[in-house]
Amino acid sequence: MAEKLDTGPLIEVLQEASRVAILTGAGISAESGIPTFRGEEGLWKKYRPEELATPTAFSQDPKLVWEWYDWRRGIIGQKEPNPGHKVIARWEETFPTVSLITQNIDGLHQKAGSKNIWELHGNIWKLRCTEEGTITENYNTPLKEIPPLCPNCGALLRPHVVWFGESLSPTILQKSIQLSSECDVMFVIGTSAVVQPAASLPFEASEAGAKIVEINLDPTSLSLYADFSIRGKSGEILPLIDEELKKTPKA
Ligand code: BV8
Repeated sequence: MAEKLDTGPLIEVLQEASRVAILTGAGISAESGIPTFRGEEGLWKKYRPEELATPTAFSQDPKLVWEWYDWRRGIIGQKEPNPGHKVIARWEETFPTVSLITQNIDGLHQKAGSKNIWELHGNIWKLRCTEEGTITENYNTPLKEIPPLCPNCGALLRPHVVWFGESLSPTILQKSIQLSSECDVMFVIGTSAVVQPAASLPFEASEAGAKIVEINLDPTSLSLYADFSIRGKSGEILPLIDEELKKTPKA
């Protein structure tokens, strides 16, 4: 269990906060049993995702790329949100506004009940027609055919995710930058703060005067700039903070 956390100063900040932004990465889903990208048992270990999660890999070998995503969908499909996801979902009722910006594509925040979500890198349960651009949701694990084809035009379907070397949706990125620059507090949870442009959002928030609360097992390049850098598992730390918040009446 996380050592006794001195949340006093943090609770004072949270009591004053009305606009809370939350940026999550793969670490928030680790306690649900989903491998992170750069951890010991990470996805990057078994595969070289920078060679798989790219448009080039898909155009060269769509079957191989789909086999990787089908394997990940099989793992994710059996996993449930953990207490960290659930606290974040509950905080939509605790704070006047909570905006969740996630790098994750696993859909666990939705499963936990979060509503105000901006998915920077897409969603593994959505498929996009490479010809028509239409997006459908598909929860079959395993997929009935690999690679899946568009039932309408017969073209290849691709995962509706953002690959390395691809631009993020301008609308989602613009909104995420705006939410980062307008928030009073930004939680940065379970991300190694390596992947751009997501990793720049906390600096956007900090430069606009927000307090940064990092929750991570390890230090990251953001840790030195965070107002609060809490070491530990998000599935334990977030419930601790939530408990303290409940115990402390609003000022
Ligand atoms: C783009 C979807 C314009 C696919 C993903 C500027 C500078 C440098 C590089 C670039 C730059 N701009 C663009 C780049 C290139 C690239 C990039 O950032 N590369 C990195 C590797 C340097 N970025 C892009 O290509 C982006 N596109 O900017 O477009 C452009 C276009 C062309 C050329 C240039 C620019 C698109 C990036 C999106 C890539 N897609 N995912 C898929 O998943 O299959 S990224 C992938 O990494 C996931 O989305 C993941 O979320 C993300 C980030 O990883 P993390 O979430 O941080 O996960 P990680 O394992 O690294 O860390 C987990 C953390 O959790 C650790 O710190 C660990 O300690 C902690 N943890 C573990 N357990 C717990 C925990 N914490 C708390 N509790 C626990 N229990």
